[in-house]
Amino acid sequence: MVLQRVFRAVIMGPPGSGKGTVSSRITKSFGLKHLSSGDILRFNINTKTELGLLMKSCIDQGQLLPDDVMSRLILSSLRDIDQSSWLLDGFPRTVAQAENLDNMCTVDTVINLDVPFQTIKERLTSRWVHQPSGRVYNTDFNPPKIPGLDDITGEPLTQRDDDTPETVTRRLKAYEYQTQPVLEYYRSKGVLETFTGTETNKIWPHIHAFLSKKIPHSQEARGQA
Ligand code: G5P
Ligand code: MG
Repeated sequence: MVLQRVFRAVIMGPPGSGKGTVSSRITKSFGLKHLSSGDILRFNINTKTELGLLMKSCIDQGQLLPDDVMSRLILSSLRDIDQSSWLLDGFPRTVAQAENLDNMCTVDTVINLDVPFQTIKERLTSRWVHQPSGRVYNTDFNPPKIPGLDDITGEPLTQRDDDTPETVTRRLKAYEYQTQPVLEYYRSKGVLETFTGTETNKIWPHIHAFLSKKIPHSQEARGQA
């Protein structure tokens, strides 16, 4: 799958709004590289890097990591995929991070998933993940073919340490106070597109149609809409 020019997108939304789920559909349909700040951090925690060891307790408590640490980490990963079209998930999460990203490149579009907080709380307690790939399951919404095992590798699935009800509440607060101003930042630049709803399957066709217009020359995979 080859895109005609480099396309740079950001996906935003509260914790559990479906950023990872929608990102994997976008990746399949449009061939963008998916870069998730949370997945990168969890990889650092699992492989016990210095950064991972330092940041684990902060993440487990549902707090945001310092802007300078996050900006360095994500911008250096973006430099590695400079020539590709990409989709950033989980970054930027503060206006300072958005400004740092702007200093490096221009974002073409920002997809905002507007999902009610109550819907989210119910979802996160039934989330299971395949840590090495970041593949996400849900015992109600998209269960694995064999309970507890990843569909592709057959490896065990785990639950995230920050998916406890108390930590989810803290993450939602951090979103409200630190991340929501980023929506206004992108709205004022005219690149924000909001998709509202409580079900990913209902939101997805609208995102697909929107991106099909934005990326007119992409060679889409068939049957993803
Ligand atoms: P993350 O990893 O970026 P969050 O909190 O932003 O974490 P999260 O939890 O990964 O976001 P998501 O990706 O938006 O959520 O949602 P998802 O995983 O796709 O879906 C959630 C669940 O709902 C899944 O089980 C899915 O199957 C299910 N689901 C999806 N759609 C539906 C549906 O329609 N119906 C139902 N029933 N279920 C559905 O960040 C983690 C931490 O890292 C740090 C912070 O500490 C953060 O808390 N961090 C940063 N700190 C500072 N700056 C940054 N830029 C940072 N980035 C990360
Ligand atoms: Mg995610």
